[in-house]
Amino acid sequence: MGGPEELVTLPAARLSALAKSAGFELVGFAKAEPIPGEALLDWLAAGHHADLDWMAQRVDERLDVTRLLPGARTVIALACNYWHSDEPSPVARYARGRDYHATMRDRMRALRRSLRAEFPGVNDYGSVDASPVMEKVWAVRAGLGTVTKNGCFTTHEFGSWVVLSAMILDAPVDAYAQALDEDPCGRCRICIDACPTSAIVADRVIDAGLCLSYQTIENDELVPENVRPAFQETVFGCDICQDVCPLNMTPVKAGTRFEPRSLAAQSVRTLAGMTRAEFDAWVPGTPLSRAGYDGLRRNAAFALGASHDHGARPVLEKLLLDPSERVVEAARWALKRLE
Ligand code: B12
Ligand code: SF4
Ligand code: SF4
Repeated sequence: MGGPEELVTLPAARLSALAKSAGFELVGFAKAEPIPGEALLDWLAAGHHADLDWMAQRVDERLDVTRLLPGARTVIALACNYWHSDEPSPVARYARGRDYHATMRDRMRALRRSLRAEFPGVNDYGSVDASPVMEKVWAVRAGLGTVTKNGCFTTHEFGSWVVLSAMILDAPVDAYAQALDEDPCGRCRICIDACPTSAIVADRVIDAGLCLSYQTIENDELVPENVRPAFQETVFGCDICQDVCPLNMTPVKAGTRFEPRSLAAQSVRTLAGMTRAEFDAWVPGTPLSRAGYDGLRRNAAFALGASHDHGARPVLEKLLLDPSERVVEAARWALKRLE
């Protein structure tokens, strides 16, 4: 039994309704066709992935989802708005509340449950960020928005304040979207000029090694000297190229799952001097746990030096005695900046 002749065509409108009741705000459908490899391969060849070695692995799967799910026919692109407020914070907006991976996985599980109940026999593969799936490309193909010059995926509804995921199915749907035929950036280049490290090396191309998002979240080694002065108010992630974007000027407040937690209201000085107990109270369950206790205090020390915060001298002097090499190195650099 079984075989391609038995494939059902799924009703896109019904799938969309199921995805929305699972909590996804934007839903679109793309044919699971291979992605032309040029942009990814050029990006990797230029070394723009820095130490993200996993980006250079499983390239065949990234470019062809049938390698992840045999017989793949459809990719459902899914997006959730996460914007909450314009309160200043040293933490990027997407990371101020509960870890979005957990939220997206919960919603994905709910969608999978209802799909299996209504359409038994359809197989799926779900991706939330870490899988070898090019989530922005699928969101473009599914007509949810466009990739703008700042390298972010931008929608009409929520600007770029969305996180993405994708669900691959081995069945076709009855209506696929067209990619939007528009370039909302036009001649604008505000984000390119605003990036403090010139990490937007060409339109829509980010050199991760220069990007504060990478340096504050992913780099657990030494932060290059030339990037340190840009840390300023940034302890985890970076929103500068999104904050300045005219397409982001009418954000929509997200639901409670993305509500900021108390850590987002802490000052850079407090984060630099936080105790292990404070870390344990504020950080677990948020994306900041990726940087860890030492990584966050290292970042905060860089930020204090970068912003010439003279009042931070006592906390930085205390960090000179820290058991973590990285923290000591950052405190030493910061104190030198304050001289
Ligand atoms: C590697 C990575 C990074 C790197 C590199 C950034 C980058 N722009 O690639 C670093 C660590 C710097 C980073 C930073 C951030 N990231 Co990030 N990151 C990723 C990850 C894991 C892979 C992205 C990737 O493949 N990059 C490689 C380049 C080559 O591909 P690309 O930019 O996706 O695609 C471009 C081209 O390749 C081209 N393209 C190529 N082939 C094709 C084919 C077709 C048909 C089409 C239409 C287009 C196309 O389309 C794009 C336009 O040029 C994704 C998750 C995922 N699994 O996709 C999250 C992801 C892109 N990141 C996300 C977020 C939230 C961020 C930050 C905003 C976090 C923060 N506040 O600090 C910043 C934004 C920095 C920026 N300006 O882009 C979100 C995207 C949100 C959004 N609205 O865009 C994602 C999707 C995670 C998620 N699941 O939500 N990230
Ligand atoms: S996230 Fe920050 S560092 Fe990275 S490209 Fe945007 S403005 Fe530049
Ligand atoms: S700031 Fe301007 S160039 Fe940059 S993404 Fe927004 S509209 Fe495009």
